[in-house]
Amino acid sequence: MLVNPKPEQLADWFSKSSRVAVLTGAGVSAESGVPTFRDKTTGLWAKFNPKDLATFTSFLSKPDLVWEWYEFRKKAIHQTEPNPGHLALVRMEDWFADFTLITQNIDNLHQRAGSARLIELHGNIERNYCITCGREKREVTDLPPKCDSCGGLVRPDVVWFGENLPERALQNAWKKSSESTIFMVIGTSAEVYPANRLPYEAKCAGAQVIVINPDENPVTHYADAQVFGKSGDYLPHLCNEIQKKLNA
Ligand code: BV8
Ligand code: ZN
Repeated sequence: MLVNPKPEQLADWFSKSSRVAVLTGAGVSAESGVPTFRDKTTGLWAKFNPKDLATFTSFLSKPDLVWEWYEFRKKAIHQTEPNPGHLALVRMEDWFADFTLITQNIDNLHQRAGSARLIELHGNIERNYCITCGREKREVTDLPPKCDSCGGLVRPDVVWFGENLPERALQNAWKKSSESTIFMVIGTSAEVYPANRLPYEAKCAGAQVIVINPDENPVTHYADAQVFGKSGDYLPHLCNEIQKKLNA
């Protein structure tokens, strides 16, 4: 495995690759100031217990508390901007015959950065829907919000623990992972199933797997390259080197 490859070294791999897939997690948004999940001190879970908040059962028993948590996170996210790591991934979109960005993040920062070839595995904090009739609700004013057409309880359009991921999104993510020739794993602890199976799917299908993370994670043990660094630092340099090779 290559440890801390220079951007030009990895750029060589990309110049020979046609199908690139990327899996991102909360670490990609860390440099925008959005707290990650498992960071011992600043992580979201450090203050809250996921079982208390990110499950449908908790939502039914404490809709106000769960809604306050999401509104608190949404307000914090609205104070942030996409960072150079998000923007670098937008630049890469048009350089390959096939490029797919698969995100676990619900913070909408990839979308605000301009990523279009995007699969949202865990939903999006900006969307909500009625648990009775499924109708989308745009404006959240009073908590918990009620459906405009049937009066049912409205929930955030995010995937909670114990819930299945959106069928089409997951199928598409499996397909793109198994077809990829390069699979990047950026800013994720790779602890959450089934997202954490995608890098292995890619590896088994013969892709070169690259991890970008200041820490190692379970994917490190079978990756072809590990960059111990921040995505917002490394990705812009990688992009510049890939562009040089593609323009050569
Ligand atoms: C499901 C939306 C079928 C909500 C989220 C026991 C064993 C194994 C699995 C399970 C188990 N019990 C239950 C399960 C399944 C469970 C699961 O995996 N649990 C885990 C905790 C063990 N999964 C599910 O329930 C999934 N559904 O499996 O359905 C099923 C059905 C019924 C019963 C069983 C199974 C649904 C999972 C989706 C949960 N929803 N989010 C919300 O956000 O409020 S998950 C949540 O965690 C986020 O989406 C987040 O993306 C995700 C993963 O976290 P990360 O993104 O990786 O963030 P983290 O903080 O962990 O790591 C950040 C990383 O970034 C770190 O490595 C750090 O070093 C790095 N970093 C920091 N700074 C930078 C950086 N990297 C780069 N640059 C930087 N600057
Ligand atoms: Zn309704």
